[in-house]
Amino acid sequence: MTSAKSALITGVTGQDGAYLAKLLLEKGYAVSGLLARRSTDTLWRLRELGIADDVQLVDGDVADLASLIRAIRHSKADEIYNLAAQSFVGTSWQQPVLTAQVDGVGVINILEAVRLASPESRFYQASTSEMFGLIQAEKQDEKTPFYPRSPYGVAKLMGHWATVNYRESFGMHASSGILFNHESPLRGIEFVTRKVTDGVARIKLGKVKKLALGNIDAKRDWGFAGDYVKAMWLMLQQPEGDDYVIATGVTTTVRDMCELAFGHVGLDYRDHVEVDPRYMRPAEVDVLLGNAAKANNKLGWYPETSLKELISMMVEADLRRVSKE
Ligand code: NAP
Ligand code: F7E
Repeated sequence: MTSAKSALITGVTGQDGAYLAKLLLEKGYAVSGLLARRSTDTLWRLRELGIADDVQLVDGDVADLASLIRAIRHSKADEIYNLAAQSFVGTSWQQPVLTAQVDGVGVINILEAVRLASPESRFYQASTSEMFGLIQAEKQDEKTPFYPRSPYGVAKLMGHWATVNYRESFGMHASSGILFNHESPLRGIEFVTRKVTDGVARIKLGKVKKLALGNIDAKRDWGFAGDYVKAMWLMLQQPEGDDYVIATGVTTTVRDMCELAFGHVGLDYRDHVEVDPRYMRPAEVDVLLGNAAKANNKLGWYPETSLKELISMMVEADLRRVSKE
């Protein structure tokens, strides 16, 4: 399908940003991406997907309102996807103020920038199942009350409600995707699935013997990032903005995810995984399990990749990477 539309993605150098940019380029969009200046190279994901030269990068930071206004004017975006965040829950206890500024106030900055510079643009906010935290229903959907358990969850809740409020106050086409955990070979190494698949590759190739983890009894509803970015796009194609839970409806312990990952290369996780209290969190989200019935019915969105397929894909990618080191 071709289209003459244009999109701006904040967080384009992250996991979801890279997959979303690829999807939109395939649909014929002109894609701009906000690039926060860093001293290190952050374009590796765009390179892995072969799209580094196809995304127009615009300097900016979600903590800097003026840079957002400039980026929105420059990109002339029909659709604006706000994926930028300090996204690691563990770090949010070490940097709660930064997390609030980027994940909470940053969302208000971009909503204001849209309101001032391009009020007709459609807006997507990357909300999260971490807002459910201490779960108030066995399966969480759009009506489940929130109870965040980390500074990350608290900050994201601000961004979520700001998005709802701008939709209700100003009639903006603003949608909030409440996405459950989603992973891929492009996942940051600090998140547990990628930490495990990288560890499996290193153990299999004889580089290390052990992998230290925290709470392996925690349960998550894990899907594939490539499937989840399709839901983001679908939300912005609807006549009105709205909120949607995106999840697989299957929850798995970290322990069982380890069994899948080690099992993929013929190893037993019990011979290699050690529990280290350093990776425990001050307050834990014990279990998450989403109900995506609204997205199934209204968007026609369904997950396409099982956890087993996802973990196998990630282990294979890490075996290739580690063997090249
Ligand atoms: P990620 O890989 O950590 O990517 C985060 C992106 O945000 C990176 O491009 C990062 O840039 C950028 N960023 C950080 N601070 C910024 C700032 N101050 N200004 C501009 N850009 C900034 O995260 P992800 O997994 O792709 O997740 C995308 C979004 O979805 C995030 O908002 C996350 O909180 C949310 N979310 C993720 C999941 C999940 O399971 N993956 C689930 C629910 C919601 P650098 O590369 O320069 O650091
Ligand atoms: O932890 C447990 C940990 O860091 C998952 C982000 O994308 O998804 C992500 O947040 C679970 C937790 O993801 C280790 O305690 C055990 O219970 O992979 P994670 P997360 O915290 O669920 C949500 C939806 C987001 O929005 C976030 O941006 O695994 N766990 N041992 C461990 N976790 C890590 N990282 N490392 C361990 O060694």
